[in-house]
Order: sequence, then C-alpha cells, then structure tokens
Amino acid sequence: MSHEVIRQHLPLLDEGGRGDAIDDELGRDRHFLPDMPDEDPYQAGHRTCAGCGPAIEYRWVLKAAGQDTVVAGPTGCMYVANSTYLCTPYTVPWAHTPIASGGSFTSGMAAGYEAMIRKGRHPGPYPNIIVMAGDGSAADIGLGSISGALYRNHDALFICYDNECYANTGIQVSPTTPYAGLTTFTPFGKANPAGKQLPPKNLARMMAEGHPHCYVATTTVGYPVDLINKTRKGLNHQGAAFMHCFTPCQKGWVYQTSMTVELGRRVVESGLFPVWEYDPAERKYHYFHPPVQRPVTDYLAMQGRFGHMLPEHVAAMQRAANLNWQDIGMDVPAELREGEDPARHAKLKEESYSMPLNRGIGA
Ligand SMILES: Cc1ncc(C[n+]2csc(CCOP(=O)(O)OP(=O)(O)O)c2C)c(N)n1
Ligand code: SF4
Ligand SMILES: [Mg+2]
Repeated sequence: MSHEVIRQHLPLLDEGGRGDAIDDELGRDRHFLPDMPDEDPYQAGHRTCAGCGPAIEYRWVLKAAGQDTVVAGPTGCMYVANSTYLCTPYTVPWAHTPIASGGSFTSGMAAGYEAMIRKGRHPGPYPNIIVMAGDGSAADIGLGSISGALYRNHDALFICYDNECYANTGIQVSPTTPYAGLTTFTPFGKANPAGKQLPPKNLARMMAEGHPHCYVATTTVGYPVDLINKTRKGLNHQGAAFMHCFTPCQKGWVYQTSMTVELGRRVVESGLFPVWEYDPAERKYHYFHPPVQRPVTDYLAMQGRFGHMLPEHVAAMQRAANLNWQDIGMDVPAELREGEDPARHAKLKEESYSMPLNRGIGA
C-alpha cells in the first residue's frame, strides 16, 4: 500500500509591520522583527569569525524552517567552521557533501524521503530539505549539480550563501566577486589597477531564467523578515526553489565587525544587489524598491577590499548600479547619474560619504 506524502506549510511573518515601524533619520524603516520563532536549530558555539554574514543567514534560515528539517552543506566555511570532530551547532540532522555535489546529494535526500514516506518507513510529514552552498560551490564548482536538481524539480530549497569569494581556502576570487573586489587571486597593481575586471555572475537570474518552473528569490542579511519569508515560501513551494542570499564576509571584505547587517542593507540601497522574487506561476519578477537610493561610495568605502579603487573604477561601479536601478524599474536620480563621470570622484580612500566612522580598515 502506498502512503500519502503530507507536506508542511510554514506561515509567513507579517511584512506589513515594516510600514508600522518608525522611520530613522535616513528615511528607512527600523529593523522590524515580528513573531520571530523562538527555536534555534543553529545554535551558538560554532567557530565562524565574529560578524560572519553566512552564520547570520544560517541561523535565520533554520529559525524559519524549524525543527522538522534536514540540512546539507557542501565544503566551504560553513562546513569547516561548523563541524569539528564530534561537534556541530545543529539540533537538526546535517550532512556534509563534496563541494561539487550539493545539488545531487540533496536530490537524493528528497527522492529518498518521498520513497520512504510512500512505503510507510518514515512516519512524519515530508521534512524541510535545505542545502546551503557557498558561491564557490553554487555559482562555480557545483553549479551543474544544483542546476540538474532544480531542473528535475526535487522538492527542496537550494540556497547560495554568497560571500563573494572562496573564503575558506583563503579568500580567492569566485564568479560572484564584484568588479574591483580584492582577493588573493585578483591583486591590484600597476598593470591592473582595478583588481578584478569582470562583473559578477548573475547567478539568481540564471537560475530563474533557466528553470522557469522554480521559485527563485534574492535576499540579504540586511532584511531578516524578507529572508525568513522567502525561506518559508521556498519551502512551501512544491518542487525545487532557489534562494540567493548576500552574506558579507568580515575576514575577506575587511570591515568593522558590527557592520554586517548594515552592509546587507547598503548593498541594496546602492543598487548593487537587487532584491526580488520570481513567481513561476506568473513567470514574473517582483522587485523590492528600497526607500533610500545611495551613491555606491556609501557601500564601497566601508570595506577594505575596495580601498585601492581609483576615480574611474568608482564611476564604473556607479554605472553598473544605475543599470540595475533601471532593470528593477526605478528612476536614477541626477546625483547618481553624475556619479558615472570619473571627474566627479576622488580615489575611494579620499571620497567623503555619510558615515565616516564606519570606513573599512585599510580603505
Ligand atoms: C573539488 C574541490 N576543489 C577545491 C576544494 C577546496 N575548497 C574547500 S572549501 C573551498 C572554498 C569554497 O568556497 P565557497 O563555496 O564560496 O564557500 P566559502 O568558503 O566562501 O564559505 C574550496 C575551494 C574542494 N574541497 N573540492
Ligand atoms: S572567513 Fe568569512 S565566511 Fe568564513 S567564517 Fe570568516 S567571516 Fe564567515
Ligand atoms: Mg564563498
């Protein structure tokens, strides 16, 4: 006899609360945390760096998913720092996969649970199945495996926690490292003053365009309610879902430890990381329009990895941000248009910006 596979349904948090929150002096709503789940399947005691963005993302994703969850993690910081011999911070089942096979491993888990439930060998409902892969894994070494899993539509949530480098092996360049982002493989010098020359790979767009039956979303650690709700929407979606989360890396990006969440907001407010949701039923993108639009210098100057940028590099970055604003249907204010002109800039080290106390070490 075949047993029915019962799916879980996770409620969404009230996002209307954003409107109720009091604006700060910059016109942004303050962080609004409505009924945050008490449970913490990702506990304290892990060994990530202080201020680690991926650790914040792991905690909120697992709060959103709850206790009936199984997690896989391909090799990367969040495998290495979270699992030393006989010790992990998880209170839910967790498995390490090779860096290239997060997608295929997770497909196997999903197919295995379906089969076990049908045969009556797993008593509960279908669990929340999540893989959280770094950008080196999801956008590069393990891209094919994740794409295969999305295409076959396994019922699981595939997440890329994006710290824009291969962090665990010593901050090497990855496909999502931004233009001019300094890594050990993209040093700047006389022959190449910019450092990294290519723009970042647009991973989330690739996933949405290439797998139009999947729920796909982008988010950052700057927006906890958005992150939690998109995790839950991805899990509630029957079939494969992909979420791309911007997660600053304190060690690799060289910024003040307490600024991780602020960076998660500024990257959106400066137009460098559009936040959106792709609805497969409508085949439509829904864009978040931030209430504040900033020059890119407000984001760049907080981080040491951009400290070498010259006026022409800053102008190129502003041009890229302005194209993003247009892509998501927002007007580009005159001040930001003018920022496309190198003559409007100094070296990044000498640029003025709104919060000088947060200037990145070395920037
Ligand atoms: C096939 C393979 N190549 C290289 C490595 C070495 N390696 C281990 S962790 C890592 C970095 C992974 O980067 P990412 O996926 O972005 O995760 P992060 O460390 O940034 O969290 C690399 C290259 C490996 N484990 N397997
Ligand atoms: S190197 Fe970066 S991603 Fe890795 S634990 Fe440290 S802050 Fe987190
Ligand atoms: Mg990475």
